[in-house]
Amino acid sequence: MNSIPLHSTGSSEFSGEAMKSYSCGNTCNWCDGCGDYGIWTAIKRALVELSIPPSGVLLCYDIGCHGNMSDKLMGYRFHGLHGRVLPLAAGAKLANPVLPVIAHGGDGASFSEGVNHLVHAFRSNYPITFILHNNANYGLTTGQASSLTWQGQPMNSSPNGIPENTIRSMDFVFSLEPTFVARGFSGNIPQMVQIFKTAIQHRGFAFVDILQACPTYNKFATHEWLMRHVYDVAAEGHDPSDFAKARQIAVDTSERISTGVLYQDAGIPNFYERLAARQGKTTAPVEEVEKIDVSGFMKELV
Ligand SMILES: Cc1ncc(C[n+]2csc(CCOP(=O)(O)OP(=O)(O)O)c2C)c(N)n1
Ligand code: SF4
Ligand SMILES: [Mg+2]
Repeated sequence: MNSIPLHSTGSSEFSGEAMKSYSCGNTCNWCDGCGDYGIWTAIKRALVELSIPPSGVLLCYDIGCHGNMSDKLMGYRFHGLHGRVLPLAAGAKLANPVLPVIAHGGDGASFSEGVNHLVHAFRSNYPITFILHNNANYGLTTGQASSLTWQGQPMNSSPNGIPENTIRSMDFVFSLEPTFVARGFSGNIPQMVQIFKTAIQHRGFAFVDILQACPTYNKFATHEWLMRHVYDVAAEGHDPSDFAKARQIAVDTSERISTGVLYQDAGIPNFYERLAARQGKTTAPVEEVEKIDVSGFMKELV
């Protein structure tokens, strides 16, 4: 087991008053009523409640409306390419395992352009948090259908509905043997704060699906519709260690939609812990970078 702590707990002097230390003064430009406002508030709140200062976290963003959050809060931030947020977040975490790493991605990026990376994040159990801004459409590029858009919904790119099947995302996620799955709703900030805090402290890959209102382009799963359909699994005594039950309540959204921490297994080693070359090391890879004379190798190559 590696002796480097996988998550910094930050300074104990960092109090609840610290929300403003995450403010960077840039004005948010999401549409009125956009669920990204709620997610933005909840992630800052979760970090503050975990006593993690802006200098103690890496926040990674995909391209999309949600990605515009990258310059609307403090913290180390990286705004990557479309569909590629997971590999860059995982790479950063492996280089410096002390910092908590949180990756944000859209449903379009994560279940189409970058779906390969999502698959490998689950099987690798990278020690990072992934927050899916699930507004069921390609918001930034003006309301095209994504692979999570409901079947038959007229969208800007497909006025007759999409010919492809909608991906059953939770069925897919549970088929990948996850170690952490949660679902929230962008209109329930207190619940998101609790979910994010648990996810950030999870040992491996924490997948958090946030059902996000997009009043401009998503006219089906609206804020009001989501409010009427979500319920909190904790209030019904759900046991997050029960994989079969978690999968069932995650997948079955026919009558109502489960939210909260649906599944967690903290007993599975993460990718970093499985690396034989890291066993017994007290330094992080980023601390071991040094100048090496490669001229000998180069002579062999040319
Ligand atoms: C490889 C690649 N494909 C397509 C695009 C164009 N593009 C940028 S953002 C975006 C939509 C993003 O949708 P989603 O990931 O769901 O995020 P949202 O805007 O809904 O938050 C698309 C298609 C791109 N920048 N790069
Ligand atoms: S298009 Fe949708 S997701 Fe994008 S900012 Fe507007 S409401 Fe939010
Ligand atoms: Mg989207």
